[in-house]
Amino acid sequence: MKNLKRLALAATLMTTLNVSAKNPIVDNVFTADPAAMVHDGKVYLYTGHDESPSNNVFFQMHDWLLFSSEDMVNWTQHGSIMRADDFKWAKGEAWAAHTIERDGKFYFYTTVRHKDDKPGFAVGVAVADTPYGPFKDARGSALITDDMTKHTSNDWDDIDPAIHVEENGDVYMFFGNLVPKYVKLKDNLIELDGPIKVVDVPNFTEAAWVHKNKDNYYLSYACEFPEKICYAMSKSIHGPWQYKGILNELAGNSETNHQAIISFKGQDYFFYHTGSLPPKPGQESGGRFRRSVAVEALHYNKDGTLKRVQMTTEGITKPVK
Ligand code: FUB
Repeated sequence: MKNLKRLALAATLMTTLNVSAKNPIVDNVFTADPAAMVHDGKVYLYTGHDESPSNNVFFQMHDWLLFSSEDMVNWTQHGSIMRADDFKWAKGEAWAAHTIERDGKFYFYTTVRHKDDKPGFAVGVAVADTPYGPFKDARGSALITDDMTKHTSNDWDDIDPAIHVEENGDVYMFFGNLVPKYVKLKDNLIELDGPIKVVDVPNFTEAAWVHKNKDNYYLSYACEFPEKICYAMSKSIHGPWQYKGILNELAGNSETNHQAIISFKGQDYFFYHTGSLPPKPGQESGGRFRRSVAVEALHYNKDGTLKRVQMTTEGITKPVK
């Protein structure tokens, strides 16, 4: 039944948009928590899927969606690629996720709510042979559960996994809410390889994302609440991290502001979400629980620091070749 529902949803969403560039990227479905991956000449944009009927009703997020583009202007919708309850140990809540490729397999790290035997939010990992899925639970159990970290009393402090692969192949997962944390993964990518460590950066809320440019590491994250995106720089994945300030201001009509950063065909891009979709007949507008992913160009200063993102209505207008 679940598979039938997923096929029906995929069929509905499977269209090449050929839209002229604009923000948000799609307006026929609510998308949130972007995580972009560059693979084989394409950008794969994995998002959450906001289905709350109203901005007065908390997040309703059951599955994750996939979009792809070869030029950052024209996007293909691939529909739903996994549901939170595909993890048999999870109750639901398909919150932020991140996909990476390793040796021809695609690893999908996700936030979900664990069943009551290990209450609280947890991190799961699924694996597939293609970027489109089907993604299957890689372990049969959570990679991180709430009882494994004790830094805060909230039960959603182990959310928003973001993976960074070092040039020597070592893999680290950053995650957390209020207290940023990171941990090395084993070569099999589905087990921890050492202790969970705390990262020292100011005003951290959630949505950690690590990328590298030349010899600089960048840790961007949602800061304060309502959220801006702040960032810090380091010469090592282990820090120390030097705080550099705000990268993106409050996003329109949304208290959250969850970013992903990629380099593609020589250009750099910053994905985020806003609550800015206008209402459709009989429906509420976008907002705090009805968000939409947008994208902008990202620029570096000569000294390696990042220029503040300029949020636009137009988005990316020039196809990249
Ligand atoms: O989408 C649910 C949660 O809201 C994410 O996990 C956070 O990063 C925030 O965007």
